[in-house]
Amino acid sequence: MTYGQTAAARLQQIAQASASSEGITRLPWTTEHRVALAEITNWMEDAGLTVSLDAAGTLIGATPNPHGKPVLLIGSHQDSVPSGGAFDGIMGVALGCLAAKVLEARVDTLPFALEILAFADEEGVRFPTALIGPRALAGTLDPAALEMTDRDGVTMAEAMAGFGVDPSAAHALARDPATVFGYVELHIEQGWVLETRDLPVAAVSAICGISRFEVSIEGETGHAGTVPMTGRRDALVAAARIISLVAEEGASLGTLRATVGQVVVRPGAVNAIPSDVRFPLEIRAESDAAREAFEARVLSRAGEICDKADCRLTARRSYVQPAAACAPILTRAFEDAMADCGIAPLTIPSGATHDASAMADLCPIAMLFVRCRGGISHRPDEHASAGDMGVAIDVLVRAIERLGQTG
Ligand code: HGY
Ligand code: MN
Ligand code: MN
Repeated sequence: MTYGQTAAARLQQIAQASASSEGITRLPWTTEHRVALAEITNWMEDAGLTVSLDAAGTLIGATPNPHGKPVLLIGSHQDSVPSGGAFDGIMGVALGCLAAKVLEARVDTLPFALEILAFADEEGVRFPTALIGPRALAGTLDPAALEMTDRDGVTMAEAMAGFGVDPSAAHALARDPATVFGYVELHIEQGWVLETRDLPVAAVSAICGISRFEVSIEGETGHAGTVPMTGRRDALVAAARIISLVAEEGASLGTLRATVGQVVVRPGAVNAIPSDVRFPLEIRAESDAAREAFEARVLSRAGEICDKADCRLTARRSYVQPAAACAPILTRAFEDAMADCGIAPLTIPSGATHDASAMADLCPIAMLFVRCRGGISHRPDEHASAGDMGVAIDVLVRAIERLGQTG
């Protein structure tokens, strides 16, 4: 079997570690996560790595490092969105393990050691925050995150303790930047560029920044049949105008993305005027300045809409993640390695965020995208081919060897 075929077989196998039969549902610190760790442990041991689980639930496969060389970290996340795909996140762990296997016999000739990381939680689906593992390593973990609760009222700390790790030790995981050479992440593109350009892989220039707001609009309910249309304080009409504004303004700004993914309406009766509407507003952009300017503009216009509708608007920023530029030295190694493999080097921005976004607070980062069939992701039919995964492993190995020469 080629390394690409091995990756495909392993990803098919680990796809069984799921709480759903339709697509992959593997949330952090769950039974499914535990089953997945057993599979990943096999991948790491097959590559001659020493396996450990850290206090944040990150599984770590390390090459021997008796002389305390700096470490090149390679990783991605094990978790998925509900009914998601079999490649998002976990493919980066599988390809990293196979690259370590290719290099096993000569890793001690490199000027750095390797560690493959399988982070517990990147999607932020179970808890209203994300990136716990990379933030613990970067020393940027907010302790308040451990007290956040999932829909069953379980705190993150309880979930971690139940999983067998010690949340109170997560803050002590922070790495000394001097001990880290860099962090690289292989990830399915989750877009169309590579398929359109008929390329198997591309490097990444920067990862977009994100801000999320919890928006609530308070109006006044009343009987749908007796309250005249004029003078209503209909919170859902105001919300609809704001959501349309977000879409129209967002569309006018190129690579900026603005999304309202949920709406909760109360009282929620067919014959009652909505008095209370809540929705999350998410804004993403390569430039933090552009994202912040858009936030200010849209929230100001939303205030005007609510004033006109005699409704009360509150908007609380619940999450922010700055844009992260990839390090030129690491990215250049990927570009040169692509050329070594006879591939025209391409470097593109990432509209999705990744564990690398948080690792950028610790060390230089770089990413390698793998072609994504139809640009489909966060869906059961997400797919990357064995051939392209084989190329990605080859490019990663050559990039590591190139960094070894210049490191
Ligand atoms: O939201 C994202 O971009 C990532 O898939 N968590
Ligand atoms: Mn991902
Ligand atoms: Mn994802």
